[in-house]
This record gives sequence, structure tokens and C-alpha cells, in this order.
Amino acid sequence: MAAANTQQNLATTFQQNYDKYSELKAFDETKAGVKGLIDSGITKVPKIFIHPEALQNNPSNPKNTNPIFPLIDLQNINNNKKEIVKQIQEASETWGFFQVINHGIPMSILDEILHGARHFHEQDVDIKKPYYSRDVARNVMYNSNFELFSEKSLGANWRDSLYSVMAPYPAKPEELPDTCREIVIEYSNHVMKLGYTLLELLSQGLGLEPNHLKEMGCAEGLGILCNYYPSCPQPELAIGTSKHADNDFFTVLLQDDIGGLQVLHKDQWVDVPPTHGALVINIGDILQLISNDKYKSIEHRVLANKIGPRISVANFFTTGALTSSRIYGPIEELLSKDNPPKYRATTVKDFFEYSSKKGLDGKSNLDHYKI
Ligand SMILES: O=C(O)CCC(=O)C(=O)O
Repeated sequence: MAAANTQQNLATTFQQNYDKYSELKAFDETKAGVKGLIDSGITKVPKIFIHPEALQNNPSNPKNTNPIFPLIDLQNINNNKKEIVKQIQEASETWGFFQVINHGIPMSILDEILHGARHFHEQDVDIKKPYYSRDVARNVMYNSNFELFSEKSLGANWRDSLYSVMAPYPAKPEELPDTCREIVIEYSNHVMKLGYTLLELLSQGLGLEPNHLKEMGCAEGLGILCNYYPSCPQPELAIGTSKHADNDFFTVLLQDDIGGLQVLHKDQWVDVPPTHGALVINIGDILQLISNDKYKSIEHRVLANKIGPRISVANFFTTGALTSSRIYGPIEELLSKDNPPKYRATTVKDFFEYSSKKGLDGKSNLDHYKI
């Protein structure tokens, strides 16, 4: 009954454009994702995937052909801490993004998680169907487009995803698909360890004690998102992941060697070069908020591509329980008469609720919290 009402509401929402709603619904009901479209042999992108961002697509970075995307070597971190902190601080202030190498996660583990993610998505659809959901109360879910039915969505993204909660109350092993169960757990344990190292460096980059951000609970929660971007017959019409900034503290992303991830840097889309063995780190909205704009949460996107599938694995660091009433505002130690708070304080729960209600409309979540 509740579901019927929701569908009625959605139908009303789309009444001006009922075909769009019907097409979204028909696509969703296959539970086969974009991969299912490709398997069915389509040669044209269905209308629901035509995205204004792709249509306005400027060639990546036409003016500044070779900005150097920050690459930070974490080797000898203990002997070289001052220099590494400086590099992380500069990259977080100017790009909001950087890649790290020699981060301590073995190459074999990186290869295995990419393989595990691909394996999940390439299974028979009947095996994937039981995981198909958008119910945020679930620990594990697979779907195509979390925001598929959002009113503000400008078009569906050309990708399928498998999401799992890994901390502080991780999905039970038996809840995870067996094709990638062990590697999802093992990889997330490695990422959690790396996350605490990065938090120390990020804290020091703000001029705070190494444990400051850790003690604020900025790495207590972890989610993992295994993305699958099938090859796209008309990449000029569709977008892999539309422009957005992450609504977490920070993200650790592994991409395969296909490419397509771009970062908005000085009003230009800049490619994040796939670098075997490297991890991409980016600052999320809540870290920008608590650092009072010192660190930047930067918009990024993924282009659709004729070549595929492209696989990426994103780990999002959030606070402990998402229901926590812990308040996050600009860190007092960073404030002064010349640097008053730029944001009002909020809970992570409130921030998430606001950002998911707002949807991927191309606007910043942070504007809502600006003083
Ligand atoms: O696939 C990628 O490279 C980036 C994905 C992303 O930005 C996201 O899932 O939020």
C-alpha cells in the first residue's frame, strides 16, 4: 500500500512528462541495470540517460592542457612527515583532490577488489536481483542510480553500483555477495587503516594535533561503493557519474586504467590520470565545513566511454552511527576575528538527509549551511 502510494506520488511528480516516469520504471523493474541494457544489444542510449551535462560537454581541459594533478608519495612517511603534510595541505586547499602512491595497500589487493567488483556486476542478473534496492536501511544494496526517481535529477547516470556499509556496524559477511565478500572485507580493512593515517596528515595540515580529526570521529564510519560503467554506444549523450561533490569527510577512490574521472579545477575539467597502484583521495563537504573552507570539497564527474566496462571502488568516510547527534561545525581552533565561522553547525544525519533530498542537481550542499 505504502509502495503504491509512493509510486502514485512519483507518477504525479512526473505527470508533465509521464513517458519519462514510465521509462524509468520499466528500466528499474528489470533490476538488470545499465549492464542489462548493453547485454540486450541496444545501440542507442535510451532517452532517460540523455544528460544535459554530456550535451554541453566541453572537451576536457581545453585551455590548460597539462596541469599537474597532485601525486603524493607516502613512502618513508615517518622520516618525511613534514614534507608530506605540506603536500597534502596544499593539494587539499587548491585541488581538494590528490593521488597517493606507496600507501601500504598491496597491489594484489587493489587488483583483487577491482576484479571482485567486476565479477559481482557480471553475474547472471537473477543472482544480483535480490540485492537490488534503494532502501538506505539496508546494509548491502545494488542498483543503478540511487537518484533514479529524484525530481531534480537531470538524467540517469550510465552506471550500476553495489554499496555496503563497512563501519562502525558493518554488514554481516553473509549479507555480502559471495563473489566479492572476502575481498570487500579485506580491502575495506586496509582502507580504514590508510584513512586513519590520512586523517593524521590532514589534521596536521590544518595546524591541529595529529589526533584531532580522529577524535572528532571523522573516520569512524565507512561505506564502500563498487561502480560498474558499461561501455556506452553514444558517450556524447550520456554521463557516467554526473557532477557532484561528496557529502562525507573524505573519500578514497580506486579506479582502473580506463580513465574518465574529471575534477573541476579553476573552472576547467581536468582528467585524473589513471595511475596503476595509486589511490585518489578527495576532501568531502563535511571536512570543508569543519575546516571553515580551508580544505575544499571539489566537484567531479565521470565521462561515459565507448570503452568499457570501467570499474571504480569508492570508500566514503563518515562519522560513527549516522543517527548520531554529534554536532559538526567549524573547528574552534581554526577560528579567529579574521576567520569567523562560515557555516552553521549540523549533524551528519541532517547533512545526509538534506543532500539526498536535494539530489544531484549540480548545486553545492554546502550553500544550505553557509552563514
Ligand atoms: O567512478 C569514479 O571514478 C568516481 C565515482 C564517484 O565520484 C562517486 O561514486 O561518488
